[in-house]
Amino acid sequence: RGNEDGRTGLATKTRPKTKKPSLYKVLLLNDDYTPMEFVVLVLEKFFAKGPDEATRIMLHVHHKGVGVCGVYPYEVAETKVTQVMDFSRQNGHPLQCTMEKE
Ligand code: TYC
Repeated sequence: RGNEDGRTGLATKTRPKTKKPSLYKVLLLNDDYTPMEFVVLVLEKFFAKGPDEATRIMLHVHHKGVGVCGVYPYEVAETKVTQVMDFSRQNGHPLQCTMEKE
C-alpha cells in the first residue's frame, strides 16, 4: 500500500510488518582433549554440515582456538549451544560451545 488510505485519504505508514531478528554466532572453542572425530560429529549432527565442511571448521578451531559453526536467531543459537554442551558432557568430553551477537 502507499502512504494514503484509499477511502479516507488519511496518511498511513508504509513499513515492513515484521522486524528482522538479531543474529548470533555459535562458536566452538578448542581444547586439548576432545577428539577431532567427535567435533566433526557435532558439526554434522547439530549444524547440518557435510563431512568436508565439518572437517574444515574443526581444523580451523584446532589451529585458531575458536571458530563459527553457524549464525542463527537468539533462541535457535541458544538451543544449539545447549545441545552441544549436553552431548559433549554425555560423552565425557570437555568441548565448549558458546554464542555471541553478530
Ligand atoms: N584440539 C583437539 C585435539 O587435538 C581437537 C579439537 C578441535 C577440540 C576443535 C575441540 O573445538 C575443538 N584432539
